Amino acid sequence: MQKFANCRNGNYWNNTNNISKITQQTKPKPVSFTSFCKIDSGQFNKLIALSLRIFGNNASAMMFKITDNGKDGRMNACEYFLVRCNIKVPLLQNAHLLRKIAALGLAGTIGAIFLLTVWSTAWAAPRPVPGYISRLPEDEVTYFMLLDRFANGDTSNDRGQLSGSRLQTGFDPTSKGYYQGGDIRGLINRLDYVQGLGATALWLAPIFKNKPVQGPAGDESAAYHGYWITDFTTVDPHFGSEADFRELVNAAHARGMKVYIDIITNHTADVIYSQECVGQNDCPYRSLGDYPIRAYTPLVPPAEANIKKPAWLNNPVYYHNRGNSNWHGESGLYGDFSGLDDVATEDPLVVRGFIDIYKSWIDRFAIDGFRIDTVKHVNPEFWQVFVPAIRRHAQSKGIPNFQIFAEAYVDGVNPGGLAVFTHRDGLPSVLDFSFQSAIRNVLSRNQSIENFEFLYAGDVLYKGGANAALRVQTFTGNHDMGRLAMQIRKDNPNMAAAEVLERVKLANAIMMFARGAPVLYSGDEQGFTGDGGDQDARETLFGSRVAVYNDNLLLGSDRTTAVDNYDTNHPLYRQIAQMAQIRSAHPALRRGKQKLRAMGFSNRILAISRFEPTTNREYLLLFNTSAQTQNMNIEVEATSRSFQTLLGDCQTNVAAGHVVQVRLERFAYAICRANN
Ligand SMILES: [Ca+2]
Ligand SMILES: [Ca+2]
Ligand SMILES: [Ca+2]
Ligand SMILES: [Ca+2]
Repeated sequence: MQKFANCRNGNYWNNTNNISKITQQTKPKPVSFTSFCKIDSGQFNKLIALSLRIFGNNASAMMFKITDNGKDGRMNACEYFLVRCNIKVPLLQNAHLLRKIAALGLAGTIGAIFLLTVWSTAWAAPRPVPGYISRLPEDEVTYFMLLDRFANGDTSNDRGQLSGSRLQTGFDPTSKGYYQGGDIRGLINRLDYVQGLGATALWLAPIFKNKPVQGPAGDESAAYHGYWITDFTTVDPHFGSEADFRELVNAAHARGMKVYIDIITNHTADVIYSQECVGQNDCPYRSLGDYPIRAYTPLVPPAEANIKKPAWLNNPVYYHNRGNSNWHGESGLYGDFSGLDDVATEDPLVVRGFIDIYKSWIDRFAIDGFRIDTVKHVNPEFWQVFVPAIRRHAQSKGIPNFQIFAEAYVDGVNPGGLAVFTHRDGLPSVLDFSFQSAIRNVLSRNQSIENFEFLYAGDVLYKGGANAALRVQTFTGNHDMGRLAMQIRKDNPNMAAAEVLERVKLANAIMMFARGAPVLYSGDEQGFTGDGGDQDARETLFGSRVAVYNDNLLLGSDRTTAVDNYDTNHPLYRQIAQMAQIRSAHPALRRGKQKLRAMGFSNRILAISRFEPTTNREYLLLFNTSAQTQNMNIEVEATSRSFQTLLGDCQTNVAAGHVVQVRLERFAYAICRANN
């Protein structure tokens, strides 16, 4: 018995446009079918039977009937693969399916019925693993990459079907600011590598078609990162085609992995200039007070007058045109992000336009979530409409746990600043910049461990409270601020490489086991460090010709970035893979509520308990953030009689008074599970 792939893609019902007609057919005669199928029922946990009815060659006339303990439940999302029924195609592909049925000698019979008995999870043992569609956002381990920097699977697209110099094509593999050649094909070819790391979801930096090069003369750079969009409806040719992207999403789903895409509504590429600023170095922000009607006269080069898609984006009336943001006051909302054309997101046509654009990516590719860029530069009213519209749409397409997480940068440990976006703007989740700050403050700047107390005390501030904090996206560094290894080196210039590695490993462990859904930034698992943020933190995993990358000292490896780095034996790759396996096996470490158990003010031990959601069994997470071996007596639950070791070195005995006598080597961590 194999499990089916998951039920998704509402297009199924579009194909069955005549359901009412089917139900009026003369009562068909059942044809017995010998194979049993088991179904991974996803959100239909009580599914006990599935009937597949095929009415002759009328491909539109198929329907499922789901019997849920006597209740009929219609699936609005169907892409079942009937693996054990000799029909190894998605039912969507009706023509193909009918050919398969013909091979079974059953086609052409008007009114024939297959009754495929599908045993429920309750009847089958062992219980099938729920499919990816039923996983919650907090279950995921996300691998974040810039496609251009991950793997080059097709050198024919390196120039994005453009010709000329790097100023035309954007391609220059010797320069960190230009396209390096990575693409969707490369990622498809390397999915084993990503999944082997323990990642269950991919987050791709924007894949949409970009303006290949922009910037003032002499200071140009390329859109390899994807954040300078001109056409929101299709894939950038540097990365491949829509067919490639569909293949990627399908391949990821077949592995049980999700795909999140990075989206932007705040701005487009820099195409609109201001008449009044021609010849000036800057185009300063002009306020609503000083220029209530119009601030600047928009100027669009004729060659670029129609390069944006959908077409409404070419009309300057849908932009603020108030000059560059100075990041103060209203300019944060209405100013251009370094020249990037700031969209008038308070206009109802714009709201509708972006909802339609991004719904279409759900319809066409069945993606699983959005990371939203530059959220705080868009008015909250936009998100208040956009988010529910997208979530409702995803739900209707059979994606009940569509994840949306926001990039809303806050400085320092400031959970309240992040929580604002979950309340006022209605965003379901955020990138946890506060977690990153706590990690850096404690493990790189050697500040007080109380950073974690401030951090976790703020969990209740999120809309939905501590439960909502379970699904914030935690990370130790990123493509903008740079990698944690770089920060540790900057903060501690004389620290030995071995100690930097110990600290990075401990940070990974806190991220993987404490509350939050971890995000791994591509390259961290190969010991990449980078020289700084932005372009300096965007090394390629394939052999690089960029000098400022190739002189970097990698952690845990003698290699350089001049060669391919997909080493599944790298100590950081192995560490993350091992931890991801444990996280995946224990719901407490993904979905369990957490209690800040102890913080050693002098010994710098961080102890957190998490609780298995159904049994309330305690898991004790121990982290020694100090450079010395430390001891600490830690009180645990009265029900925790002893502990077993899942990782590291656990004290198994619980002493009188419900106390565990913890001893941890420097920078060590341990995951211990209570025996009740
Ligand atoms: Ca390529
Ligand atoms: Ca804006
Ligand atoms: Ca502009
Ligand atoms: Ca360097």
